[in-house]
Amino acid sequence: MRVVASEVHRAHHGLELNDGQLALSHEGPKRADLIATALRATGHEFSEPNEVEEELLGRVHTPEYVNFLATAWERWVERGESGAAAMGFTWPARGMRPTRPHDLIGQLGYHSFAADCSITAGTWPAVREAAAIAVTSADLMLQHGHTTYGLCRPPGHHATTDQFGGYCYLNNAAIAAQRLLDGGASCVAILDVDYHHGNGTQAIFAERSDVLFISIHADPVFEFPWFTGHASEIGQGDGEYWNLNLPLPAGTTMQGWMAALDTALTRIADADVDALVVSLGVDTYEHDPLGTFIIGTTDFVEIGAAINATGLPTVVLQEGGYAVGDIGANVAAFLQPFS
Ligand code: OKP
Ligand code: ZN
Repeated sequence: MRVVASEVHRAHHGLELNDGQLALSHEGPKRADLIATALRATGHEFSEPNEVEEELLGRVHTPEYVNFLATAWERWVERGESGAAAMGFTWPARGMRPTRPHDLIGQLGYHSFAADCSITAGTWPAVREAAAIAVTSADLMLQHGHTTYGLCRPPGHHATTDQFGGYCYLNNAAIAAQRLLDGGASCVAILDVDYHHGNGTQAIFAERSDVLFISIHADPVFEFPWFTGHASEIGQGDGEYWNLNLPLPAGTTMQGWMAALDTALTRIADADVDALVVSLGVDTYEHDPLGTFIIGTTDFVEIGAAINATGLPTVVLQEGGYAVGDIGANVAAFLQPFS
């Protein structure tokens, strides 16, 4: 199968607030390097991404936000800050007004929602490259009609139109879906199987009926991102009923997870979409340090097979997965039925 990947991601390794300490993020370069190694060993066909136009990024995100991401690090250095990573620390919470401050420090809070995400010198080059991987994967799928895998890093599904968080900056899956629509699809489904709710993708398409968003994830009553992902979030306006959340309890096994997938695939079949984007997180894995679900490496073959059985032209994009020792095997297992 075609794989789009690049080494530019190595420039980015952010800090995250973890157990009261700022430490190197779980979301690090090893993840993508180990996935690439596993996929090369299983004979996938690799290509490099083409450059992405900022115009496309600015239609999924606000142009102001794209410009903020592109310039935040140089503004941080110009401001004379000496810390290793730029982070927000004041967010417009309940009772405050979400107006955009002039200063970088205020804008860092305005444009983010979680303290697990920071901007370093290499963040923007890596973030832009991950979006380029998503767009190139969509383009290859449109050209050849075959399922394509984009090894995006950093991931994207938590990024909203104008906020970073949850290790995500640009929403790679949303950008790929927009590209498929621009390329002739009239309706696209995004199926998010990451352990965490894809709050950013949901927010981007909440009011649209040309993108069906479905997420299977840990219930936000006990898990990040805490404030989105409930079953009652169904979309608004034109997008009403075009958003489906399937939250699951801690300790979910294959039985419960596959029942949710069945619901998701039935909804996708009913919607009669032209193409599918899969936000592939393998943090549902039984040994994932951030997850609680109990899904084994060989189970990912079964999951991939069920999704492949939709027969839809598909773009699979990498989201989470933090059990680095097994991440390559887990992604290879998921992709096996597609090749
Ligand atoms: C990103 B993706 C631990 C905080 C955990 C949130 C997890 C982000 C997951 N210090 N941070 O959906 O895999
Ligand atoms: Zn996740």
